[in-house]
Amino acid sequence: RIALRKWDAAEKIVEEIWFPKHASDLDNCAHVVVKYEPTEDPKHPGYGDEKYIARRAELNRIANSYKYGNPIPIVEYTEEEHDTWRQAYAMLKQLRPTHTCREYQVNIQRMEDAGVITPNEIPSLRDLSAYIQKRTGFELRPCGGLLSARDFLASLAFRVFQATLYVRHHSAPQHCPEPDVIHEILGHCPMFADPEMAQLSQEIGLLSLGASDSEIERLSTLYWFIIEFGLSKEADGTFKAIGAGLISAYGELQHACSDAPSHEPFDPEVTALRTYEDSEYQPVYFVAESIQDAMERLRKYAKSFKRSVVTVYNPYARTVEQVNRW
Ligand code: NLE
Ligand code: FE2
Repeated sequence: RIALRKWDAAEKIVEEIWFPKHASDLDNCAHVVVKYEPTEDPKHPGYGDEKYIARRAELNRIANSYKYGNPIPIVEYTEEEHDTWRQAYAMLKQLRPTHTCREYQVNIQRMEDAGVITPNEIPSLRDLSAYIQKRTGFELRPCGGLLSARDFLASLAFRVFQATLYVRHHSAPQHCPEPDVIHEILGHCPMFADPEMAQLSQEIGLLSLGASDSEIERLSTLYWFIIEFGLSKEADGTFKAIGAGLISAYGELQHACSDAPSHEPFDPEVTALRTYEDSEYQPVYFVAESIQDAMERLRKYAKSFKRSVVTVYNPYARTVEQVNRW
């Protein structure tokens, strides 16, 4: 695809940036960042495991050949992969009542009642996508690894969540340094079935369309600290995870809700400028009063963005339209 817009020193647009205008344009928004993969990162639990690396490559090939409108591929997972799921699922289930937010608990319970999340085998992304679509209009599409922030955020604007297919290494069922299908299913899927979380995610996505590189950086930092690693305050004053990266990682979930790390209120002005950890626990966690409160703060913050247009989603045509702001 051809990129994009240029900015002059005063951050005025001299040339427009390309961004997807229809959900089918997401076929051009699947650029993978490879630096955390087991081929690149010696700290990855699968580093040097040739069989694991080949299996991932196979699943990523399937994901990368996906095009808009295709049915989500049904993956035949191996017994070892199902076993990794079983272990992660069982341990995380123990923490569910004490460490996860109300929205998560309600939605995962419903998904279990509906049989789309099961303890013994890796659920089907096709079934999960159909389920979530009925609740919030969000759908899944497979992707071949960690995507560039610009591509990943753009898909959220269309209520599309790009999900990996491969499974974390079997030696580390409770933590993965990058997204994997267990993180997508146990962390994200129940949260995308929540209407407020779906709205918050889409609004971050809409803000990212045609944004400058520095705005993308700030939006992906906000995404990271709220959608992946956010906490919310429950009525009794305790902190519970809303972030998918916490909910799918046993150790970090306990750590984040404990007194060990520092906790700060979620304030986009401040949060957007922090740096985050990709493969270690976060140095700080941000606490929102609620998902609704996080959304109101994001909207206020977004007003400060230097943009001549606002992007509006048309759900009937699945298009994004621009409306002049000034
Ligand atoms: N560390 C998370 C997990 O183990 O599930 C994945 C984080 C992806 C951003
Ligand atoms: Fe994630």
